[in-house]
Amino acid sequence: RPRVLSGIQPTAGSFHLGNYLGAVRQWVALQQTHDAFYMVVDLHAITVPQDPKELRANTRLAAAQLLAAGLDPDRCTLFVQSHVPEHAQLGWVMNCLTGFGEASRMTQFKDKSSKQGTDSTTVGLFTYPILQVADILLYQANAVPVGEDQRQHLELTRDLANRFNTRYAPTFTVPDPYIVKETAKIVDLQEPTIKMSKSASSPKGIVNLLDEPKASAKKIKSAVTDADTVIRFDEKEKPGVSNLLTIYCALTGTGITELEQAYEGKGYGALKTDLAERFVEWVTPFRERTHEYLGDPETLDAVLAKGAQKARAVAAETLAAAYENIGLLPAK
Ligand code: AQP
Repeated sequence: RPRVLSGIQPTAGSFHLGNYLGAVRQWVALQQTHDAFYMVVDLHAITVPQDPKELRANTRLAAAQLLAAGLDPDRCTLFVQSHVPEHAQLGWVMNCLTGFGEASRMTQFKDKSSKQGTDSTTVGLFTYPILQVADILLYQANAVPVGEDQRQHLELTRDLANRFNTRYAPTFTVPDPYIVKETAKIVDLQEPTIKMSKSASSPKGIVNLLDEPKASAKKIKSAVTDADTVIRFDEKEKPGVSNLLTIYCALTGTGITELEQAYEGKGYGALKTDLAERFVEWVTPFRERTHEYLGDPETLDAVLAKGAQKARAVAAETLAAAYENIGLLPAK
């Protein structure tokens, strides 16, 4: 079976709708057809300051949400990044293979650091895409299911895999991005030209899955649309309405054309009210399941321990090959 790998940060506590529709939903589907490795990337989270207690709690919370979303530990390997030390080890090797200019061209870093200023931006945030390269290459992943915002980092991964393989010896599988076009960029409800994001969205623009469903329903109902009244999918002219249609379609399985027909002659209010209802129907059991998993931390930790063990077996083998091919002297 081809292999997939992906990760999600435990930073904000709750996942948002963009994380779920852009990435996690695909993870759930791919565990049926692929040898799937999924992780909570806590080492990425510490590129910005974290409260230690909160970070620990959020790491478990992220794992609980992934299980609640439908990951099945018998069908995939679910683990915490820092439980597999090979990530940091191969990360260093990849740092030594990356050009400074090359790393400087990562647009996500440029965006984030320009907002924070250089003094409060860490070197970790600068090199985080390179750690991500190591995350992926360690598992010889064929495909990486992510949102559109990760495309450039996937290109870097491919470049570094090829560079290593050519400079030393064939060692790494060169992975392909797995980006589902329809849901690759869920946009902010208030500013439908930017992606829904925990760092850039205002509270009214972001739908957090663990918030009170009623509060999220309210946000959906007050989503920014346009001055027109026609419900039509057109990302350029009608980004707000198109986003609502995309979310509706993803949560219910109804096709976009079908939705356009169903809402012909009806106003935006009808679409928003119905979508808010569908969302509440979907998110209520998701929240309940998350709290159930959280209520049993022993079982949760056991799932993560088993996952780390399976992940380490693969990661250790790849790291050993990489060390060998670079010429590091093996320890006796
Ligand atoms: N708006 C989005 N639409 C589609 N996919 C998205 N992803 C994130 N936002 C959207 C995808 O979610 C996965 C997990 O992302 P992450 O753990 O890296 O979280 P993130 O990118 O830090 O999430 P944010 O909200 O986008 O955080 P900031 O604001 O810090 O950048 C990834 O596959 C990502 O593509």
